Amino acid sequence: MEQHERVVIVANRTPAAKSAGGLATGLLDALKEKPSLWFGWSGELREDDCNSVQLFSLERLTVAAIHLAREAHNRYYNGFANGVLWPAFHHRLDLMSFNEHDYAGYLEVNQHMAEQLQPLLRPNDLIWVHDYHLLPFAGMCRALGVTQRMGFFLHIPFPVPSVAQAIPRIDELLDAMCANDLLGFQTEDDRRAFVTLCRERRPQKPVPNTGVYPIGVDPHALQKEAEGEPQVQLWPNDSIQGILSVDRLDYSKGLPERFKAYALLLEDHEELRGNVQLVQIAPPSRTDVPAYVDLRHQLTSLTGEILGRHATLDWQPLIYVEQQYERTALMPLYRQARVGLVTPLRDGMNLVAKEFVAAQDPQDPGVLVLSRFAGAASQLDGALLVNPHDPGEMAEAMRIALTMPLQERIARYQRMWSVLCASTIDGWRNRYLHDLRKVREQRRPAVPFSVSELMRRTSETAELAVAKAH
Ligand code: GDG
Repeated sequence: MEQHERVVIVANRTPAAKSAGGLATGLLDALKEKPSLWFGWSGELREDDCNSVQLFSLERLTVAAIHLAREAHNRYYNGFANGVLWPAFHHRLDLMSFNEHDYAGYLEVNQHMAEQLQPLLRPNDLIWVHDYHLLPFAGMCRALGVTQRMGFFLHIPFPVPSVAQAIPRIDELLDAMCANDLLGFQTEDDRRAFVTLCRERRPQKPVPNTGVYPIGVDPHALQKEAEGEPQVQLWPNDSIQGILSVDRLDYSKGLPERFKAYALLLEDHEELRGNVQLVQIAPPSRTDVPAYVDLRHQLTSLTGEILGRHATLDWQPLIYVEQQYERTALMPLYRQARVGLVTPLRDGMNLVAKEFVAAQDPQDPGVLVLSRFAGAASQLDGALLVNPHDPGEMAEAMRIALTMPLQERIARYQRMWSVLCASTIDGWRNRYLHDLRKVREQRRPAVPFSVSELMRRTSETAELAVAKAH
């Protein structure tokens, strides 16, 4: 049995033939060693050729990529996934913007992907679906008659029930998610929120198998990368103590709150002026979604305020960079920083926090200041945990980090290094796949999920909405 098994990854994006970031980084190496398949969107928008699958090989991994039409992608990705699910799952209902047309597009793309994947499947495949773009994917597959073992992993937080219930169509999405054999979450809080919601919204139906699988990094590989020659010497001769932040430009990452806390630190601690510098790397993402445009304006304005108030001819308190860097280039930068400042308002895990720790010099490590609302806070007990909504608390944590004696820095680093080594990306993948295999041994094939009614109802409502809009 085992030798015929093939792992099939389904994700919004396929890995590029050359470089890979985020999710791909953690999965690619292992997948290249055994026959496996990675299925998802190619990243290309085309008006033709959306009904064929492009195949290429990365060693023993086959990548199967589909193209999407611009309009379909816009409704699925910008409209529902990032206009509704992302804000709501990050507890930002104020930024959620629902319409039937986008929701129908989201379902259609999931359905299209399920239809394109089905002919590529083999009987012993182990299908592992990733993230909020693909909540209904398992339901669509079951409706097509796919009976293979199928699991889902959510990379972002799951909202508490009182927030989740405000998401239009959440019951339908829950039903479709429950067509998976195993649902994995980053933290116990996320898992519990999901199970509680299932019990409240589907009291007559069984709760599916769930588990907690905090995503990790490869600490030894990152440490080695960090020892490499830096492209830039940010703070030569230790003349200035560096604080480093690296985030996608996203409202969940708490950047304005962080800038305000840093401004407060400079305001309250004259002795730090001229001696400290915050470097914020923040490559823009999802630039078609309005909330991201607003955030960018807010940040450039805050940057101007801080520079105007505190900069001198020979000292810049803040460097704000929107350029994107490869992970390998980031590691030596993390190592130069005295403080890693990672303060999301809410985050599934936050890999930057783990990468920062992995990159430190064990003899002279920097200090991690970490939001207690990042999934990583449940593991990294050597960090200074802060409330990202409290500028005073964050400023004080920065001050403590900047003045922390070497011995305490080493002790905190060692605790976190042990956690990283005990919870690696390989361990994450192996534990998840092990549990997915085991779950099916205990359980009959998943019940078929009826999606046709859902699709029919949604497209009717969407047609109505479009008709009204015209
Ligand atoms: C989602 C969840 C969860 C490379 N260059 C840059 C850059 N990178 C890499 C970082 C890091 C990754 O991108 C960012 O990962 P995060 O975990 O911090 O955040 P999300 O992108 O929001 O990822 C998150 C993750 O999935 C995995 O499950 O931890 O909670 O939201 O590996 O090295 N990152 C940035 N600039 C670069 O130039 N920001």
